[in-house]
Amino acid sequence: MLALFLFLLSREERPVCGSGVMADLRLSDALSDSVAPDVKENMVQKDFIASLEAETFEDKVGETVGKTDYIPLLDNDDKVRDFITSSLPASTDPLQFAYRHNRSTDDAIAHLLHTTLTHLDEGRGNYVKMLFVDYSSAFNTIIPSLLTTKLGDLGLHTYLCDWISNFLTDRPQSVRVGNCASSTLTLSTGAPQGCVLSPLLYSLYTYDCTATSSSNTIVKFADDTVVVGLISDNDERAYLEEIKHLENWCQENNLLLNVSKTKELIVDCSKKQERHYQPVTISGTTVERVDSFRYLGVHISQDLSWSRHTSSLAKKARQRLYHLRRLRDFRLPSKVLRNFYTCTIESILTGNITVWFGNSTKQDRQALQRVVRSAERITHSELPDLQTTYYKRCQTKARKIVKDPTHPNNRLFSLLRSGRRFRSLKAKTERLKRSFFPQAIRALNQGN
Ligand SMILES: *[C@@H]1O[C@H](CO)[C@@H](O)[C@H](O)[C@H]1NC(C)=O
Ligand SMILES: *[C@@H]1O[C@H](CO)[C@@H](O)[C@H](O)[C@H]1NC(C)=O
Ligand SMILES: *[C@@H]1O[C@H](CO)[C@@H](O)[C@H](O)[C@H]1NC(C)=O
Ligand SMILES: CC(=O)N[C@H]1CO[C@H](CO)[C@@H](O)[C@@H]1O
Repeated sequence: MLALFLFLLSREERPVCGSGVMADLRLSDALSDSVAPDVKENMVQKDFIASLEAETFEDKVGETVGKTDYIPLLDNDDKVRDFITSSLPASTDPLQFAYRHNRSTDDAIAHLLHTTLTHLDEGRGNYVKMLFVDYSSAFNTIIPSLLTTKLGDLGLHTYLCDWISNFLTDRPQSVRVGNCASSTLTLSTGAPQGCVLSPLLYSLYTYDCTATSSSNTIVKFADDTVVVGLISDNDERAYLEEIKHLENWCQENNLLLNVSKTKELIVDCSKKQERHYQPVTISGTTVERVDSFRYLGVHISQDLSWSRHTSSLAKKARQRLYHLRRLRDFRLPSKVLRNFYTCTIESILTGNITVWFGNSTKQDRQALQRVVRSAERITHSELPDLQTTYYKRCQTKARKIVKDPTHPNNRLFSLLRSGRRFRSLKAKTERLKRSFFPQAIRALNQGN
């Protein structure tokens, strides 16, 4: 706003409407909406329209926008969101990891991996199928009456249910480009795009989408959903039935699966058997099988190795070293450089580090550590090494889970009779031993 204002001032050859106008404008006025005299308004509009005309523009109602384009529509619905979250019973859908205190994407990934690794550890012939489900414009198809029934079942007060129902129905919408507005369309389905309440409402709408068989698990983070099938004796029936069930559930709830974006990943470590996997079909279309899938920002490979993930991290981090060098060339103080490193480079190298670092190879760790070393040379200061960060994060994460009895993995941390050390988890395979939960227990026991 201020930038636009200064831009307009600097562009003006002469005051259009007498010299008094300019002198009367103060900064505080410029930052509030009420001031700009009509003449300025026209100028703004003219520039605005010119810039819009230069862009390609799609003005369809309900057009999906990129997640970065979201703008909160209600100023105070953060409060509504927190209120709803605090009114819910703590046990609601423990495998929905979004919108909970002290839970984040790494909890969802760690749970997914632990379920998988434990099953692979239990029997040589076992394998795991993961279906990464993609919903088409999920928020747009929520049916408010179904939602409010479910919210009522979850114990939310009738007033709140009515308020939400009212918020979601009869919303008149139109699209404006410059000073042209489309005719109005009244919508009564879906939650508005860009409203901070929508993802929460969506996750509550799907709370009853859970696995029906004990050999399957459905892990959710907002609308990122994975169906995990633990297969023994080559019997995939329960998994395939689970997918049929999910398909029906979607139909009943007016959600549409995008089959072409839904992918299947098979984790099978037994090399001896030549296996024939059952293909998955959803509404007549066969789901594509992939050998790696990026789930919640982490590349999960079919052999559960992390080279692919770490090399993408190293590449991204190295690109950002360039900016760090530029800042050093401008002779910024070392402290500022360090801050820049922490926020833009370290955050990449250590994102969700608890889930992948433990079983990464020595070469991959060294490649990442080289980025840290380059940054140390640029900033002329010592920076935390990744091994230490990993160890500390495991401890912190583990302490949070221990304190959180509703966490789905809380029961993995059980104290020994001495009351000071935790029981270590049984693991035959190296890959399970090196995964998050066994490592976290070791880190806690060492820290105590
Ligand atoms: C989240 O964790 C912090 C620190 O471990 C704890 O004080 C807080 O009570 C936790 N919040 C919830 C809702 O469990
Ligand atoms: C599914 O995803 C593809 C690829 O992004 C897209 O072209 C297609 O329109 C989507 N289908 C539906 C039904 O949303
Ligand atoms: C995990 O990765 C996601 C996506 O890249 C990121 O938003 C999140 O902050 C990360 N979480 C942690 C604990 O590093
Ligand atoms: C370093 C390390 O332990 N890597 C292991 C990670 O997991 C894969 C299998 O999932 C093993 O083959 C690697 O040896």
